[in-house]
Order: sequence, then structure tokens, then C-alpha cells
Amino acid sequence: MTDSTTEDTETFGDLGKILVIIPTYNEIENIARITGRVRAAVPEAHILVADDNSPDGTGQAADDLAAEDPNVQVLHRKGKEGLGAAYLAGFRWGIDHGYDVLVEMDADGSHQPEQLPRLLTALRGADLVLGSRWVPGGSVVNWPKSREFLSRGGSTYSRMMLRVPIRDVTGGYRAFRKQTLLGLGMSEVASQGYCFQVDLAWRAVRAGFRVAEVPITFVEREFGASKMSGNIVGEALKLVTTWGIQSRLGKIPAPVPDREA
Ligand SMILES: Nc1nc2c(ncn2[C@@H]2O[C@H](COP(=O)(O)OP(=O)(O)OP(=O)(O)O)[C@@H](O)[C@H]2O)c(=O)[nH]1
Ligand SMILES: [Mg+2]
Repeated sequence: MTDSTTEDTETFGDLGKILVIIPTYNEIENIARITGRVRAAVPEAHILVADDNSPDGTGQAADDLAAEDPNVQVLHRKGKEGLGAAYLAGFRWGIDHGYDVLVEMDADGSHQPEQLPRLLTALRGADLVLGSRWVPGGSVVNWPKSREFLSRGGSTYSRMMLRVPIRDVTGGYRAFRKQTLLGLGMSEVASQGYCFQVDLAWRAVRAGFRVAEVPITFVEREFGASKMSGNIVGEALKLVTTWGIQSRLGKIPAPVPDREA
């Protein structure tokens, strides 16, 4: 159940140059589909595929797409280093190449490109926009109740532990202004997996940026393998607990802003 039409035909030139970063690891069934949908939904947005040398040939497939379309580019990384490292490299690449807005989007269709205009519209009045499953109007399609419970619980726990006023703090469909990424100290970010998203959002709040949530319909992946495991969630909860305690003890320093180049 995916949106077949873009929500509006608005353009976003007022926000500057937009880069949608799509990290990939073994997304051969999804890569052409997702880039095509982004191009159709927001034609002015450019795409950077950040591939970690996927054994299934996703990187080559992305190169083929890039050869056909100057708005698609590929960042080849040497091996699997995790989603967070791929995004940080993509953010840096985008800032170095003059982009003003950097969007996080999964390759597997969970983050519907047709809802990107919604995030960009909200970015006009915010520094960071989070696509949110857990605000009114937000939802998840094709998830078992158990996974929904885990995700909602993880967000609620993080919200309370870290005192961040965000309903969906683990989600990965986001639009950042360049200044937000620089100001939240992205080069200090070392966390991985679910904590990567929590870390970025929490830093943005601590650095005083305006963070907005807009409802999204998150669609579980149709193609390719899931990398979700109980272990990943356990690790994330442990780290959030540690952060929460440290921040109450005053041991979490303020983010140190990055320089532009
Ligand atoms: N470059 C890169 N991309 C990754 C890596 N791990 C995951 N990804 C990509 O990050 C996005 C999110 O990963 P998913 O596997 O969908 O994670 P998830 O949504 O938590 O779990 P499932 O959808 O159930 O598999 C996808 O586009 C993946 O291809 C990695 O190590 N490197
Ligand atoms: Mg996914």
C-alpha cells in the first residue's frame, strides 16, 4: 500500500539545493524503484546513493542509474560500516558539494518519497523535520503488533530518559538544514544503528534547533532481507539508559559545532 501520487506539485527552491541521501546495503530489488520515486515526487531534489560495496551489485546498479540521470550520484564506500557511518559520509559529501538541505531516506520503500514534500514544507519553519509514525496521522503498514510495541516503547523510553520532546525519535526519514548538521556537531557522532538517529535528534534539541515532526505512513519493506534483531534493540536501550544517566549527572557536553569545510 504505497502512495501513487505526489501530494503536491510545490517546488522548494526557497530552501536551497536538496540532496536525498539513500544508504544501501544489498538493495538490488529496491534501488531503481526508490530513485525513480524520488525523482518523480520532488524533481528538483538530487540523490546520493551511499553504498557500502554491497555484494549483490547495488553499487553498480546505482552507477547505471547515475549514468542515465545527472541528478543521481553514488558514493562508493569500501565495505559495510553501518548506516550511521554511511549517512555521516553522505552529509559531509553533500555539504562539500553545496547542498543546503540533506534528507535521510531508506532504500527499501519504508519512507515514501511521495511524502517528502510534507517534510520539506515543514522545514520552512524548522531546522530539522522528522517523519513521525507516532504523531496523530502517522502510521505503520504491515508491521506485527509486537514490532510496533517495540518501536513505540523505544521512542517513549528515549523521550523520557533523554527528555527530548519528540514522539518518534528512532525514525530515519528526516530533513536537515545544513546549518543544523553543522551545529549539532555531526563529526562527534559515533553511535550506530537505532542510537544514531536518537543521537542526532537529541543533539539537535540540545543545540537549540527547532525540531518539527510530521506524520508519515511507514511501509514495511516488501523486498530484500530485514536486518532487525532483538540484540540491536537491547544494545540501543542500554546506550540510551547510559546517556540518560550521564546527562542527569551533567556529564554530557554541549555539541561542538563543525566548520563548513
Ligand atoms: N551504506 C549502508 N547502508 C546500510 C547499512 N545497513 C543498512 N543500510 C541501509 O539503511 C537502510 C535501512 O536499513 P534496513 O535494513 O531497512 O533497516 P530497518 O528498516 O531497521 O529494518 P528492515 O527494513 O526490517 O530490514 C536501508 O536502505 C539499508 O540498505 C550499512 O551498513 N551501510
Ligand atoms: Mg527498512
